[in-house]
Amino acid sequence: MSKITLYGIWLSGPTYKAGLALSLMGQPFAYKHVDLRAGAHKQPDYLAVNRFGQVPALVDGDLKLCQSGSILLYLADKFGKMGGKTAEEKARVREWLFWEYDRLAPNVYRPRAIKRGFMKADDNVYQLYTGLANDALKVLDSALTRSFLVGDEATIADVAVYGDVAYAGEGGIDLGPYANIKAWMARVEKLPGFKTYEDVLPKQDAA
Ligand SMILES: N[C@@H](CCC(=O)N[C@@H](CS)C(=O)NCC(=O)O)C(=O)O
Repeated sequence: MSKITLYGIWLSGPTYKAGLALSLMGQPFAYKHVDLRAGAHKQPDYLAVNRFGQVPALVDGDLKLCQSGSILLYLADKFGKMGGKTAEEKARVREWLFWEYDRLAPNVYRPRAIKRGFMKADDNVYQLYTGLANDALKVLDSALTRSFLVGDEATIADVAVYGDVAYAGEGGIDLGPYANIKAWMARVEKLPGFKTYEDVLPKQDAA
C-alpha cells in the first residue's frame, strides 16, 4: 500500500492542519513541496491534483483531496481516530470545522500574511481582520472551559482550531487575554505525535 502524499508549503496554516493530523494519528506521509511564489499551484499538473489551485492537497492512491477541513474528516474516517465517538460528537466536530474557517482562520491568517509581507493592505484593513479575530477568540475562549473542544479526547476540531491560533502571534494578535485558549494549546502540545509547523512540514519534497 503506497503512502499518503501531502502537497503543500511549510508556511501554510491549512497544510499544517493536515500534517499535524497525520502526525497525531501516527501516520507517516510523503510530502511534495508546492512553490507558491513560483506559481506552481496554478500549473496544469498541480491543478490536476487540486482544481482550486491552493494548498494543501492530499493524495491517497487514486483519490485526490483538497480543502483542509475535508482532508481532516477523511483522515479521521479512514483511520478511525479523532473524529468523535458518537453521532453527536461527529456533528459537533463538523460545527467547529465550519465555524473556524468562517470566523477564525481568515482573520488570523490574513494579519499574519500582512505582517510577513505576503499580502499588501492598509492599516485599517489589518485592524479590521484583527478585530474580527479577537471576536472569534473570545467565543473560543469561553467554549474552552473543558479539556478539548468535543467530548473528552482531542479531535480533528482541536487540530483545525490549533492550526489557526498557532499563527496568532505571527499576525501580531496577542493571546495574553485568553487564558483558556492558552491552557488548551498547552494540552494539545502535549498530545503524542504533536509537532510544530516547522517540525511537521518539510521545506522540500520528502519520501
Ligand atoms: N480553505 C482552504 C484554504 C487554502 C488556502 O488558503 N491555501 C493558501 C495557502 S495557505 C493558498 O493556496 N493560497 C494560494 C491561492 O489561493 O492562490 C483549505 O482549508 O485548504
